[in-house]
Amino acid sequence: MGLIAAWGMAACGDDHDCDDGADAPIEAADASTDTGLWETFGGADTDDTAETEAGPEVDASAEIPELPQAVCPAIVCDLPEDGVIGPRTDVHCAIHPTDDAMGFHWSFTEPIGSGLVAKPSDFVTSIQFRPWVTGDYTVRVALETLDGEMPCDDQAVPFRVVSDEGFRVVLTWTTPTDPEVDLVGTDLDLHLRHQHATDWFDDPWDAYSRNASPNWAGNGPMDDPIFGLDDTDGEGPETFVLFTPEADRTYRVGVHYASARGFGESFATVQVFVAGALAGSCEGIRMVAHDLWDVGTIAWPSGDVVLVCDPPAITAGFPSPF
Ligand SMILES: [Ca+2]
Ligand SMILES: [Ca+2]
Ligand SMILES: [Ca+2]
Ligand SMILES: [Ca+2]
Repeated sequence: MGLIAAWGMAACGDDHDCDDGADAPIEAADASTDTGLWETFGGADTDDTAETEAGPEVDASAEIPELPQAVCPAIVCDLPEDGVIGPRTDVHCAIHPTDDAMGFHWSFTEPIGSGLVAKPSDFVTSIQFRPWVTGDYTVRVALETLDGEMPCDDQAVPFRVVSDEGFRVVLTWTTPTDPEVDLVGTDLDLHLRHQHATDWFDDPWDAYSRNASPNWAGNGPMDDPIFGLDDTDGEGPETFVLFTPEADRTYRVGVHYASARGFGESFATVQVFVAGALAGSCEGIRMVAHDLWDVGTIAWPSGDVVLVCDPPAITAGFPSPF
């Protein structure tokens, strides 16, 4: 495993004084080999816009204290040279802050349905996470300095997770009366039924948040549905991935509106990806509490996806075991 780094001298734009010359550019490991990765992933250019000439002289008698210089620390992630890893591989990223750093605002871009990690604290300089959904990711950090500016907000390290992902089902939703993304919201549940299931909530053949890790087919986990997180406070995503579906099976997708928590109707979107490519979707399907939406089927090994969007096949007041 090598190291891939992004470094941010280029992030010190015209609005920021980066040229005091006292701070040497941060060394990036294997810098000469990174260009291809950045090009591959459309990442930022790493042109040497850093200036190294001495800055203006400082008047020692001035009463206004000199503000710290903004220097962007490198993000260094434990990734292979080509930035490509398999699913469920631990990734560790760190920065080495300068004295003027007060906060580190970490963020991610990630494939649909990944729901990678909770946002890291603004005070940690290293993070570890385990991406599990196939696709392109980027880790970013924005530096907050003593003067409150964040001149390094284009720090980014891209990488790609590849796998033989059979299919992925992703549920997201909106609730008009609850626009706030916080810890209070509606609870919809994604369901993925094996062909053996006789009905929804048929444990173990209907996988959902309360039956999230059933052992289907063979003993190993690759033919089982892998669940992300049960989102109980609005928006989603809730995701099932089945890496190696069984042959000659038809899987069925459903959505249950488990709890409205007083917020009323929600609008559900389901997307199905086969081998990483979008194969079908239904968007903005209106649901009220205790509705069960029979979304459609995924046949294997054909990968044929048949979803019922208009009109959606919804059963009101569906009895659930809880
Ligand atoms: Ca909310
Ligand atoms: Ca849920
Ligand atoms: Ca299994
Ligand atoms: Ca949520």
